[in-house]
Amino acid sequence: MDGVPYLTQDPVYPNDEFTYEFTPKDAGTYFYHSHFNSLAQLSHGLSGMIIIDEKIKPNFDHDIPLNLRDWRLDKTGSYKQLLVPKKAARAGTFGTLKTTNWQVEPEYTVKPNSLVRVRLLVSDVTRIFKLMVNGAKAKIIAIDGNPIDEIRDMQREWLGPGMRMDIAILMPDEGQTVEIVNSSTNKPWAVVKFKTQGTSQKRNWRDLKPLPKNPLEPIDIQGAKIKKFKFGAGFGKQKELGVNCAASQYIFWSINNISIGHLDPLSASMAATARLKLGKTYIFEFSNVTPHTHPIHLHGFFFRVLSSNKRKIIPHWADTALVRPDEKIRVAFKADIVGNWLMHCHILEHQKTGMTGFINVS
Ligand SMILES: [Cu+2]
Repeated sequence: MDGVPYLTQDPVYPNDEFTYEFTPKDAGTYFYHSHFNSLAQLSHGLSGMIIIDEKIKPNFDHDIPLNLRDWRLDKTGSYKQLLVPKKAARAGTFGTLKTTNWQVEPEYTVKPNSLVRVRLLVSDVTRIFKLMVNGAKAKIIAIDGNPIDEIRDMQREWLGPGMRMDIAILMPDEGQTVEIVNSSTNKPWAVVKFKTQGTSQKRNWRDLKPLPKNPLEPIDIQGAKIKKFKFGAGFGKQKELGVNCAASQYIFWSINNISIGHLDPLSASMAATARLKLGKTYIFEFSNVTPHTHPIHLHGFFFRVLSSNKRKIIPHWADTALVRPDEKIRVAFKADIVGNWLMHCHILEHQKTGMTGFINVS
């Protein structure tokens, strides 16, 4: 059900309907959005968060989802041109109005000395955040919905489009303010403020228990086949833009030297980037040969992020890997579901201008 128009299902046309029926296997914080004409549809707001509760409610005093995104508006409140070619060929076209939960600089009241679960989602189409907590200590408890093996202190954490992070914050005494700050640009700003007010909850870090594990099987990479993917530049124009496509005509990016910005059921874009055998375990090596960071997202699977040639990675489950310039990241997963699964940069202008592919499991 990780659907993509033409690849796995038809688009849902106006006045048409489609029922998604599925049983959530894994508790956690998730992102849903349209995958059709996605730059425009997500930029206009067709996206949100899905929270799947644990069977036994964890012991937090507050559970606060934060959906971070910009809106690209002019002074009258109308949408500006969403894709500026010169920018799409670089980090992407940024929005002008920064919001959290559809509000500008929201402020929430929390109880003093409470233990708060904050669910961070970057649903923006472009911006990569670098988040830190000021005024209190915070710990990371889950990444992309999945509890991490060992809870650790939150530092300054990169979070790109599509990525999620659950953190726990131990709030201070009454009358204090705690901020989550984005410091990815030279003008940092608070994406949210928490004010402490009311009865002290008298919590301490010993009250923070690991979340129950999701039913993901450990990965055995012994004998796993390595598949290499090069995320690079591309040039030219897209051909055969279908009438329903609304993709950009530009090409700026590629995967393994092939540029696909949209899937056209009648074109060569329907050739799989890689073919996998059902039941086998694979290591994907994501290699970024561009000067920009790309959040690479794979549909249908959680992969185990194993290692990087540039930085220390603590292995963890994820469905999106942030791959920095000149970085090679290795991820592993078992190809245990038949199908065509999209793999793309989650900066939507990059996706729409060439950094799209899919893997076939059969
Ligand atoms: Cu990208």
